[in-house]
Amino acid sequence: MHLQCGRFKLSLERPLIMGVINITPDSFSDGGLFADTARAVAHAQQLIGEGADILDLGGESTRPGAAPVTLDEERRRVLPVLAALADGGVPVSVDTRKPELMLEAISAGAAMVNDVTALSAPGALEALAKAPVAVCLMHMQGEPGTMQANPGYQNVVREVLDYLAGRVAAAEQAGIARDRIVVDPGFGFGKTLEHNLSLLASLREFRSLGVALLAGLSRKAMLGKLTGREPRERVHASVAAALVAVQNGAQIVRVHDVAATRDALAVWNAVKSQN
Ligand code: HH2
Repeated sequence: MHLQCGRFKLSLERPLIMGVINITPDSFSDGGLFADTARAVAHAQQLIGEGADILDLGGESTRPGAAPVTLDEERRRVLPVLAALADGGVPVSVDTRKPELMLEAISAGAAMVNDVTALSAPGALEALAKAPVAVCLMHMQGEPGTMQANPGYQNVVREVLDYLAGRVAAAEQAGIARDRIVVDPGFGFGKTLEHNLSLLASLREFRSLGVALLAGLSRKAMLGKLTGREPRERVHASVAAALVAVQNGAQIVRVHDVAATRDALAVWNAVKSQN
């Protein structure tokens, strides 16, 4: 199995690490640290050195309660960093829900679009249909501004699976081949701790969708609830969560702490190759 990611064909035989670069003043775990182009590019290069297989650039925080940013502002944050990284040896993903920015990012060399709204904005599916880039379709209940107010499901695993199955079908219908599609249950996006734990425990069921599976648990509030720690002190919990996700079928883990995750996965890979 592989993921077609622009000019990169990524093998999914071993788990891939997606390193997060938030070019924002307000992201929940690293807001402000990489808010200017030079610092964001330097951080990206550090993550490549640490073993990132994919870089994910975000110019809009989607943390609970976050305010949306304008297209111009998101463009101003993301495109210069993308320009500096697009010709490198590592595929660059752009984390956006705006079809205009998706198109501009693809023209500027992005290999993947990561959309927390699963290409549901008008024009998003069409924007992605023409270029051979990968797409990450994520589940979210509600909107970032209010999604943690009162999330509710009858059966969280069933409902998230059904939603993602629908989005995969819509993407395929728009002309996006399965080997370009990634799904993600969207940990923390309109979900309580119990919902997140149910999804993590049942993650393998999402492999039934027949496309690549990504999990983003890094430094999230659920880990704060379990450990009592602040976002930047959640490295150990994040590595444990990434390992559980991989054990339960995730093929890509989206993380802030690439070096620590890479070491943990080296152990996992070594044991796995014995079987
Ligand atoms: N989580 C965040 C942002 N984008 N994309 C996918 N596919 N999956 C995720 O779990 C996911 C995501 C939130 O994390 P972060 O980017 O660190 O924070 P913020 O949204 O505050 O910038």
